[in-house]
Amino acid sequence: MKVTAVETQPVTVRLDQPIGSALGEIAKFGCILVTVRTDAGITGENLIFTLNDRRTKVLRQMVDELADVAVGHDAGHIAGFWARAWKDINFLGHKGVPVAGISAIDGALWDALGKAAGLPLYRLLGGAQDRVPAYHSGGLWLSRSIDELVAEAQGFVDQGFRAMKMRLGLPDPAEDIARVRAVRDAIGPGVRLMADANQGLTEAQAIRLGRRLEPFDLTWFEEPLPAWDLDGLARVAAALDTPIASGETEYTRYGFRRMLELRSADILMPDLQRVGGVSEFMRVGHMAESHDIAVSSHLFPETSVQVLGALSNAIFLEYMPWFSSLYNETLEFRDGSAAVPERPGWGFTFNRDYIAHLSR
Ligand code: SMN
Ligand code: MG
Repeated sequence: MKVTAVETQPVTVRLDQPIGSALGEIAKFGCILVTVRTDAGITGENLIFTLNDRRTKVLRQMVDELADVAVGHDAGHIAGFWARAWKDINFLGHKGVPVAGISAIDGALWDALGKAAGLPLYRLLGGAQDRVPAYHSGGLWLSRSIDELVAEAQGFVDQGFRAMKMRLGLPDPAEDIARVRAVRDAIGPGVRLMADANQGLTEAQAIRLGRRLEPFDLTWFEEPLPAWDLDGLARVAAALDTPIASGETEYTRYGFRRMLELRSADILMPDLQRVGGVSEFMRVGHMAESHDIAVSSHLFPETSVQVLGALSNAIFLEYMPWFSSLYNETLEFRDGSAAVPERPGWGFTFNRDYIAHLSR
């Protein structure tokens, strides 16, 4: 089965209402849908995106420019694609947009391989679990009032979620603490709560805030520091009892290897787009396993669930509903866990009719 084409399609996905985080306001996303075609008639699909539809053209151009590293080659030699692409991007750099481009094609190749084999990716990759505990991440934003936070948190529990994540990063740490207290009081001790500072704190601020948050039994305290400060993060992780989760802004096995060497985080959360696709997520997942470190996913729940299903050290799926409407299928949840689809490949296919209405 040879790759005959790599196609890209830009699509804008809008939120009903803008949301606030320490990364700034988010109103829409610029998505690039990627389709890999093969001479067997099997196609593979994947998705990458930018926040607020900014610089989306650069992402698309990157995927288009990497097409010649895939076209004409065996579609199942994915490690071969990855190694050729890695060499090819040397001059542009081994982080950022070039890696997102590799990730996009890598994921589409895995989807095609799964369809060719008639297996869901989690089985093709070795299979660890057919359900993954999920946490709701599509709410509890900085832009919400305390009353809204409480209502939203209660709503997630009513929907059956047993875990959820809120955002930190207001100028006054006392406000962050009051918001965590309000959510914890609303959901009670039995529901898991995570908190994400989106890189907004200094090392001293993170340690002080983290200590004041210890009584609220957070499952993790996420990205307290700027993503490049892996040494500082290790000191925060050592200072606090609450586990530190980080890695959504880290790239490839090399970035995560450094995090593991430094013990920067207790939980790694690779992002399929930034880590380098399915191939590299698996490498990082296994490397974490060799350090007895757990992994979670970042965004992309419909596709990440297959990778987490293949890793015995995967503890949580981040459920973010942003791109769910792009798919024909829907993630299924039972008792707070997401079912890993048994359909081939990702088990999720783009809803082309719906997407045609969004396309620019
Ligand atoms: C996040 C990611 C992307 C946009 C906003 C917030 C957040 C998360 O870091 O972990 O979901
Ligand atoms: Mg985060």
